Amino acid sequence: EEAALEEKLREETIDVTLPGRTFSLGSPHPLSRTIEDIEDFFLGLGYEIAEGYEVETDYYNFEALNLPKSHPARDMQDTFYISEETLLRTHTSPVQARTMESRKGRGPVKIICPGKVYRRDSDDATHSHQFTQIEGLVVDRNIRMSDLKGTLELFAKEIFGAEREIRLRPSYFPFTEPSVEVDISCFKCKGAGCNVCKGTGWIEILGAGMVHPNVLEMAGFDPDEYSGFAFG
Ligand code: 2NM
Repeated sequence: EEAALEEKLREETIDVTLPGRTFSLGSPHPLSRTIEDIEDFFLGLGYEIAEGYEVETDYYNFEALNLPKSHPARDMQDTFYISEETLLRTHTSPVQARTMESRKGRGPVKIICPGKVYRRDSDDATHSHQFTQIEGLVVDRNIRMSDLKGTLELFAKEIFGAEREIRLRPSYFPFTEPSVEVDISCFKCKGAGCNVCKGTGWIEILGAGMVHPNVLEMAGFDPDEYSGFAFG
């Protein structure tokens, strides 16, 4: 019996100095990484992260954002409607409308809203019916266009490189007035013109503006006391 045990122990000897089996850990998805980088930047500026619903009501997705009934974005052609009153959100702005409303007219509001949004589109290499948007909103007393500009310049340098510059072009959105489109200097050619920036030296990264008084008012903020900026 003893001999058999000795034999068994000898056979089952394991070399504990052998290296373990390696396995691949994988890595975060590029979208998750981008969202986290942008969240970290705004958390550092004291913003909160707000989340809402992907299935929204017509009121919060359109009406509360000053999108008139005649606006082309409300067309059946562009929006996935579930019923007359419910739809898949076309932007994350309804989260901001809901957050403002929940603050009962008292500032400050400083939020960013990352999330999935949906628009009817024929999917191809450069279009998708579902994409990710990040919107930001600041509402307080004495918020000015220069606050928006300074915030976006810091953002561009943090996310796209310290040597980036920004450029604001006048634009139109129903929920902001005035509205701008924001470009960054091209990170590939540094502004000289290349295939990435289509020869212009600039790349459009977002839209922004001062929150329309109608939007503030519908969300319960007195537009004579409060102002705000938003971007997406
Ligand atoms: C954009 C461009 C400009 C925006 C406005 C608002 C709200 F709810 F405060 F009115 N949220 N996001 C906004 C403004 C979004 O996306 C291109």
